[in-house]
Amino acid sequence: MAFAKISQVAHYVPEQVIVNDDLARVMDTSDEWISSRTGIKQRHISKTESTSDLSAEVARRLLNQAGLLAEQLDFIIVATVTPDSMVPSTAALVQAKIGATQAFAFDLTAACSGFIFALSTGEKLISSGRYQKGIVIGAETLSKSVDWSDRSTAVLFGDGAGGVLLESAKINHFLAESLHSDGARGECLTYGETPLTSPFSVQKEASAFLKMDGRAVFDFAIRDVSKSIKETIELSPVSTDELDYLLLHQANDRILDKMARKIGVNRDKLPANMTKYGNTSAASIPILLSECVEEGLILLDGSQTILMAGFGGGLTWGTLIVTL
Ligand code: 4VN
Repeated sequence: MAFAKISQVAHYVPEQVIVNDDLARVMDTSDEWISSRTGIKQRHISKTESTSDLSAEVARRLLNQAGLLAEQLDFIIVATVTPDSMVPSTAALVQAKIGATQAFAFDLTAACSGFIFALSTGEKLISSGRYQKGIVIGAETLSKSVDWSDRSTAVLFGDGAGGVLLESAKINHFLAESLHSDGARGECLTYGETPLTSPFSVQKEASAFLKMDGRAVFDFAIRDVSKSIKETIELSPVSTDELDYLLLHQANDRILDKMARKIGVNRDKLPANMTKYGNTSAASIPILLSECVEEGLILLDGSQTILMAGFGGGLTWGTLIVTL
């Protein structure tokens, strides 16, 4: 039997910090409104770097930490809804930037669940026995996707990237997973519609920007996602009390308060960093994981049990429980 484990974690965000008061100068909003309703105080916004630039830096950090050469990688998966281009994929651009000549590379699109879906996919590639080493990254430059004249969404999002190195292992580290989609509720959160444009097609307008029915997504997170997280814990060999930390998608601190109560865990077990980064969609969970390791909350010594859960556009939601 082949197994996979997360052996390294890293993150990288663009340097420029935009605080809530900076937003209040360009739109009708306030630090008080944003921070009291979302917990967000600032976000990083790229001046020049693209999603593949942020991702390539994460990949370099992972390889450096592991003492590996780029040529030793078998695959690169980038979860993103803000790719540099559809073709080449962001993952292919990363492959070129770091020189991972032996790796196959592809993007995975599952919005805020993208990193969880990609990590599950990477784990399957390695546990098949066919591949030994791969990088899974969540990366976004959402600053290019939001409507800067819509204060209800522009204040929520930020840019950044995080990722993990997956390697083959002798024992199992992935204890449970559940992945879900409900395309019938996809209208709650939309971005990047591509219209038919040929002279032989019926022309139709398409919105360039991210649109969100905040109330509907909020209710989905608290009701459906909390329930799914509880079910995944029940399916796993561990109890809720045995989980060291639950790393949830960093969309909104108030939502995490409510989810902790629904799941039946102390809020102290849900670390949060949306205060510093806003909502970075597919990047939020790996950035949080990497910061938890930097801060010494997560030790990466095989002694802890960590739950990770993403949820958002699609709709999509997914939970993984891993030994770290
Ligand atoms: C998951 C969630 C959200 C999200 C939904 C609603 C929301 C974030 C609505 C009420 C508003 C404050 C902001 Cl739960 C977004 C995604 C997409 O990544 C995923 N904020 N809010 C208010 O008026 O209080």
